[in-house]
Amino acid sequence: MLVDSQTENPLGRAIVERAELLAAHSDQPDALTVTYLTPAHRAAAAQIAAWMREAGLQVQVDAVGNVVGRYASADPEAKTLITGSHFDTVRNGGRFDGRLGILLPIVVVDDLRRRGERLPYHLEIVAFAEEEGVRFKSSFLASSALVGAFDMALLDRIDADGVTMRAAMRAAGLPGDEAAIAALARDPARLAAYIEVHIEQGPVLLDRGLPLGVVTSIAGSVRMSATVTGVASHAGTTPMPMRRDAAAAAAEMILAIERRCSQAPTLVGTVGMVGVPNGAANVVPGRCEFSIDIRAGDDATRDAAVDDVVRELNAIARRRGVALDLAQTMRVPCAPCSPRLMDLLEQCIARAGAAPLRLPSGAGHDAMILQRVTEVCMLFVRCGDGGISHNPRETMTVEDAELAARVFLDFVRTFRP
Ligand code: HGY
Ligand code: MN
Ligand code: MN
Repeated sequence: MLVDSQTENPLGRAIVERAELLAAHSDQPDALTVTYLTPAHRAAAAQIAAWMREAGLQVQVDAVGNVVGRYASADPEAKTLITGSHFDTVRNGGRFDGRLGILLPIVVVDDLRRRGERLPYHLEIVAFAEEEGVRFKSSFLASSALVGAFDMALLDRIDADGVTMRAAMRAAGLPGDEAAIAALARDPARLAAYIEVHIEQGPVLLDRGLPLGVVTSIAGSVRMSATVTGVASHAGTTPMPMRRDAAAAAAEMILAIERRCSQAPTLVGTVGMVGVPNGAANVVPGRCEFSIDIRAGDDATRDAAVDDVVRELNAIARRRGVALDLAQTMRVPCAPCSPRLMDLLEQCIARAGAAPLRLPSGAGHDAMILQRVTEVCMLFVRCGDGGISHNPRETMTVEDAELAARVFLDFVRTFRP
């Protein structure tokens, strides 16, 4: 039994305590980093499976490493409501991003089971094995398998150590073959909907003094990798006008991205990774690599910015006499949430005595992938410490976790396919 009903905020306490316990599994000793199929990832998966079993769920690990817990309906012909989120993290990440959306439903099912309550549909909790895309640059990998959109070419992609995804799967005891992965695609006709609980990862709820929010739409992003190629030369003997400095060119490009992506309210542009391979302090950089992530509340705004950025980066390259290679690594369209499910979530929040707020999500979530095959909704939970996320300072309160769990419980009791 996961929940000690004798304590105050029993559901919220059970959730936050387990988030702390799960954070003990990390690829790094001094930070929370859990990337796809590493030993820490497998240990986290095993821990989640154990908690699912303790809550009375039927558990299986699927061909891409998702941990799937099923709380079956009495009616074998019933449709399935899927809930869940991801348990992989960014490097040096927070302990609630993704994990809240796995632990909260597990705790709520434990509560339902203790009351002997069954639902008029099957409830599946999916702990998605990979969403952040850190190890293989393959965002939303795990949820894409559930909608039949897994890019099989990724199986041959290598990580920083030269290990292919297929080899990593087999080392983790997964089949690592196309047929087993293709078989994960859910039949949309058997799905009732998808609901994801997630921390807001921003300051809006905190600033408004509100604990919960209803997501209206999820921003879609375009990601690119940029490689600038100049000429490596001696730092002491190469006159400035004669240089083909790849890093200086990249720096001008990064500022151009920042300038263009500051021109619309929901538009954002981020260069999260920058590097000079084989660089040295006394060598003018001959090569510089960086990532580009551009997103907005609507595809048209985002795509206009992408086009302008590509045009301006190429103009900078020409003027500086360097080569620029841009490769798109991801394009995910904005995903609207279901009006019917947003209304239901709002009613549940109001019944819990909180004032519901509708807000867009600037962060991407597995819900945007499930939205391709079924109606989706998202319940946002207030993020403390200024709303910071993708940072070990990421935090939330037991009280907000309790309230979110009670709203989720009301939702699953009230929802009908
Ligand atoms: O990038 C995102 O928005 C998410 O954290 N994967
Ligand atoms: Mn994240
Ligand atoms: Mn997340």
